[in-house]
Amino acid sequence: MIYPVIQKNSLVGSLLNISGVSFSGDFKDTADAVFSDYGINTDGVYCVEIIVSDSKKTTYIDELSRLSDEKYFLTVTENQTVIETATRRGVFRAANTLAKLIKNNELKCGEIEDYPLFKKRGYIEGFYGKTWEREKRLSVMKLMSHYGMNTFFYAPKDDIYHREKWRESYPEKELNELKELLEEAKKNELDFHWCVGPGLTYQYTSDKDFADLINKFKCVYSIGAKNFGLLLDDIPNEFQYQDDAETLDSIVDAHIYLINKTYKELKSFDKDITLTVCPTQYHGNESEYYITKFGKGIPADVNIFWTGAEICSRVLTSREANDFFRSTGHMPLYWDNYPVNDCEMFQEMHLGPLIGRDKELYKHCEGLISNVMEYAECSKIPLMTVADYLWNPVSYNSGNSIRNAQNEILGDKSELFGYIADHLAVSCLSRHASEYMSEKLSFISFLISTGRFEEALTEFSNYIQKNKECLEMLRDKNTPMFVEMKKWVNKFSMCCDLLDAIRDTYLSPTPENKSRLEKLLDSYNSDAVILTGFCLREAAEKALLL
Ligand code: LTM
Repeated sequence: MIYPVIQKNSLVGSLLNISGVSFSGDFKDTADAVFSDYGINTDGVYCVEIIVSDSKKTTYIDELSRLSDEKYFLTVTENQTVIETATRRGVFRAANTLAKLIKNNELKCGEIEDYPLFKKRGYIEGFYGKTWEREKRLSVMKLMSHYGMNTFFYAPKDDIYHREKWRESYPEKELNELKELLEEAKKNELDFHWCVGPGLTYQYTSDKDFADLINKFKCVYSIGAKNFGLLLDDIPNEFQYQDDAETLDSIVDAHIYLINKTYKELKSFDKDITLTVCPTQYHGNESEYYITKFGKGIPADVNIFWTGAEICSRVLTSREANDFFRSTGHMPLYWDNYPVNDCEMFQEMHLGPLIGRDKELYKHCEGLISNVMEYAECSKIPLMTVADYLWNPVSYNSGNSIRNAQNEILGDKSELFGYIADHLAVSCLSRHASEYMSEKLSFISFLISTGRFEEALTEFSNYIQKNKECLEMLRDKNTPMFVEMKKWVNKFSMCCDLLDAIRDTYLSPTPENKSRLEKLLDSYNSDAVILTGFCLREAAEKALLL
């Protein structure tokens, strides 16, 4: 099985031995570059012919009743493979799939027809906190493009030129960094959207502020950006300037005025420019006054970000998406606040899979853009599940998807990693975690209650041992993801000590053991970092009652 799950796959025939391929036809350079990412030789003898044609077969998706430039066909026979698609992006997707299919030099014969169901599939650097470093940015981009995402939004709250200093053009160094990012996005077939958030200090009636805003867009346009975002989230929802209050009826009128003027100006210097906006009311009830008026007041081709019923929504439903469309005249572009863990979530680490999004949501929205964590390496795991869901929500299985993500990122470390990952799935999506530990502790309790002490001790000791091996592995400073997890690794270490003390107290409920356990429990509970809660405390309390 490869991920994201292919839509129609009949690869069942004989197995071919492939040590390398040789591409011919349109966009051969793109296919070569993809294979080089996967370390597969492109000077091989097995031929892959690429045919690019803009036919109904290569572009039309029945389920969506619309065209897609990402649909592709793969026909694998003993003599050759043929890729049929309509665009470079289609070749990119097909080559990714073919590279994943060639496992251990083996490839099965048969046919594939594949296409994504969500239109816009991507992620946004839209969190509060330390912005990602260059290498991490590039590495996440590459990975997400391998997983079929097609959109990246640049909107880090802590890039001072994004919010505080929105009036100032980027200095040369920062502009060059942005340019590199934009070019990398292009190479990886991700649409790059640059966003600005002027609302903290913007005066809606000021010609000077409007000119500064347009200049800022022009500054980023000069390096090749054509997709822009105007973000009005997390700003005062009352006027800050006397002139605004006297001239404009309400905040929503001010926002409509600003967006329409900006849209007109941007389109006047390049009609290919696109605009996405984030309203100040970006979550809640779809039919509230602000969002209804906002949607109806701006051009139909401006995308509107929406986070769902909550800022961090547990579920996103087709019904809510439909209501949003009915009220605003726009299908929502979801700004999905998962796996982000900023602000009041800063003690949580979100490593669980994406869950709670309707399978048919793709029919009712423009797409879904996932807001990431300050921790780029850690974000990769949940983001891969987001990418799987967005490509093929109908076949999406969160358990399989997260296991694949862990294996892909951690390789042979993934099994041990499971001992900490078991805990780190508490988020807005689910308050349940530590399922494996809960099961283990319940089983051990059961063994004790039925008098099978030896067995219980062996079970418990083995479990503790595995946790300690996991802890040892997590202390490796050469694995960037483990370095990012330092806070949670420390808490996990406390958890391991606590498990030890619980076992010792069960075995020998002496006052010394009890007092050590109580102390460890206190320090575990007083550390604000969130690892896990209830089942550990319950086990400790049982031991203390002995
Ligand atoms: O969600 C939106 C539209 N804006 C901000 C984000 O920048 C922030 O990362 C998330 C999560 O705290 N919440 C917001 O309100």
